[in-house]
Amino acid sequence: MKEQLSQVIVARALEFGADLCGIAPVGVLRDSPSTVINAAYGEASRPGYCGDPSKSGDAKSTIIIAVAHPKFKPEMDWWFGSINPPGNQLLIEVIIKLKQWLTVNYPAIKVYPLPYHVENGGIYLKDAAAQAGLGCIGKNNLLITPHYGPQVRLRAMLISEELVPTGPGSFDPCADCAMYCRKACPVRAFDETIWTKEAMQVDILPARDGTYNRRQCNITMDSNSTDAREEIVTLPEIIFEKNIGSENDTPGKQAVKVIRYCRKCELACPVGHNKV
Ligand code: B12
Repeated sequence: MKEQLSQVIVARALEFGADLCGIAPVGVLRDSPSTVINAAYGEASRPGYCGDPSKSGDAKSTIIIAVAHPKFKPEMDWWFGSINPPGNQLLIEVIIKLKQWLTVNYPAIKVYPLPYHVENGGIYLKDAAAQAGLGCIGKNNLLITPHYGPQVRLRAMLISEELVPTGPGSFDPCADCAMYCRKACPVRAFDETIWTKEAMQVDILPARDGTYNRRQCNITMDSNSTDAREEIVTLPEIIFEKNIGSENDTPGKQAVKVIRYCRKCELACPVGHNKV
């Protein structure tokens, strides 16, 4: 029955527009590698790691969804002024539909959609996805999925039902790879091993062996944002159908700041079928 429910939920999420969906127990995320390492960055989220424990303290399972951001649809990843990237809008929409469907069909189950940012009560989405069997964490420090490679974006919700997990899996395309991802980084964020197992007291490190300079990477992301210029764009309809939370934006041709965050380590990865 529980196994069946897991499968039914996954099938619904795909029907609502997700490209992948999986389920992981909440317990494995409490002390997940990212939680431990992030505490060391000094940027730990609130102790209730998955939102206010008084509101989601009875959560038992994480439903994690992925939407493909294929190379040939780069706009899925772009910010148009204050408008959420289309890919993120789609993720939010799938989560809303899944919540509505669960609430109607399984009223005894409590459902907790999660915000994106960990400091706002979100979870570490890559850890959840790896635990749910959607893929593995690669040498570019991203979730690599068999079908889409790393070209996916994630979102999650918690539910109070204990469901049969869909992972973890054994997929590992990075073992003998020439690491095109690391070589592609414009600011050489993968040149130096920053983290060690001994210093961190954890077995699982960022980018597998601790060779990822988050600060350096972040500098690039900041400059992607500050260097972004206003462009006249015809905002695609998808943005207005699915946009959540920016009521002041109107469709049609207009000048907006288009932010294209760096994805070089992601797009250099040879895994996946880019024609989705
Ligand atoms: C903060 C953040 C950033 C920061 C810091 C990134 C960082 N890795 O520290 C900055 C702004 C630099 C950034 C950059 C990018 N980000 Co970012 N980011 C986030 C955010 C909000 C939290 C990530 C975080 O703080 N992790 C904690 C740190 C401590 O861990 P970590 O360095 O990631 O390493 C951990 C994992 O790799 C994990 N791990 C490694 N192996 C294994 C094995 C198993 C079994 C498990 C369970 C875990 C595990 O353990 C490591 C710690 O030991 C997430 C969304 C979310 N809520 O999760 C998106 C997220 C991770 N980012 C994402 C993306 C796509 C990017 C960029 C490509 C930019 C872009 N165009 O969007 C770059 C790529 C950077 C990179 N190569 O890692 C995607 C990743 C999708 C994917 N396929 O994996 C996410 C999930 C957001 C989303 N919309 O889906 N990001």
